[in-house]
Amino acid sequence: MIQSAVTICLVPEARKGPFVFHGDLAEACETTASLGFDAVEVFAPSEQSLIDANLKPLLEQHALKLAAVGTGAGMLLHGLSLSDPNPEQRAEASKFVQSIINFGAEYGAPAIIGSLQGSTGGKREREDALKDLGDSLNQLGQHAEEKGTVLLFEPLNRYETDLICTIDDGLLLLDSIGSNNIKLLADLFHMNIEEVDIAESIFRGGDAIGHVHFVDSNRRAAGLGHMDYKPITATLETIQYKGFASAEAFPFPDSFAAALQTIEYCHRYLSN
Ligand code: LER
Ligand code: MN
Repeated sequence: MIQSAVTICLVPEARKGPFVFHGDLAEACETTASLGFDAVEVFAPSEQSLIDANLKPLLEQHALKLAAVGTGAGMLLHGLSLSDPNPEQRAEASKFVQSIINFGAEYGAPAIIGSLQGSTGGKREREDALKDLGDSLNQLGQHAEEKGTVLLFEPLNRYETDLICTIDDGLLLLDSIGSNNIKLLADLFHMNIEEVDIAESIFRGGDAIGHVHFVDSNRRAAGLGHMDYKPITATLETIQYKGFASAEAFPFPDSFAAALQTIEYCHRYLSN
């Protein structure tokens, strides 16, 4: 069964970002639960801020799960990257991800590596950056395994990275590294830009797909763009995907409306 989730952003610097809820964790959890979602996905500044947010009682009160935890703040707030040519900076980036893995593991939730993969910025060979990224991921995949969770890796569109932009890129990367504890995150917004056929790419991803960012072509909630959900959700069923469909979408026209729109599309397209 595919479970539904929405994103909550606790990073003030990302208040214009593609997250359904921003700022008020308690209110977001209450609304999320009242609409019948299974889980929340949280994007936070740090492990400490997650600890301070006192998530556990909120999740328990509303019978919500934690679907995943983002690490993008490592890039956004500290300029960290797992493919940085400077080994000290890479180690800092890994430390940041490890702390988020540790937090998520307490809830059985994986950490997501998206923007923290970095980019060459035209300053070095892609192969060199991929080698550094692969080494970082190998260690982090093992760390996640020791903590009893998987690690999620997200291909991003070309305007955010020149490293891993498609599911096929992601599969090649996973093949090249030792850890088999890393799964791919299929973000339908990025895929709409990069893939030839979203459903076919998901099919090729198969059991390497560990999480889905369920969003429309324009990064609004599902149904507010021109994404064709039928073949996509049929393929998720074919590959027996059992993870989350998590709405990483702009709060358009507002958070409540985006969440409501998402849950309606979950009911319409995802078997439960
Ligand atoms: C960034 O564009 C994104 O999709 C996030 O999920 C990754 O940090
Ligand atoms: Mn995403």
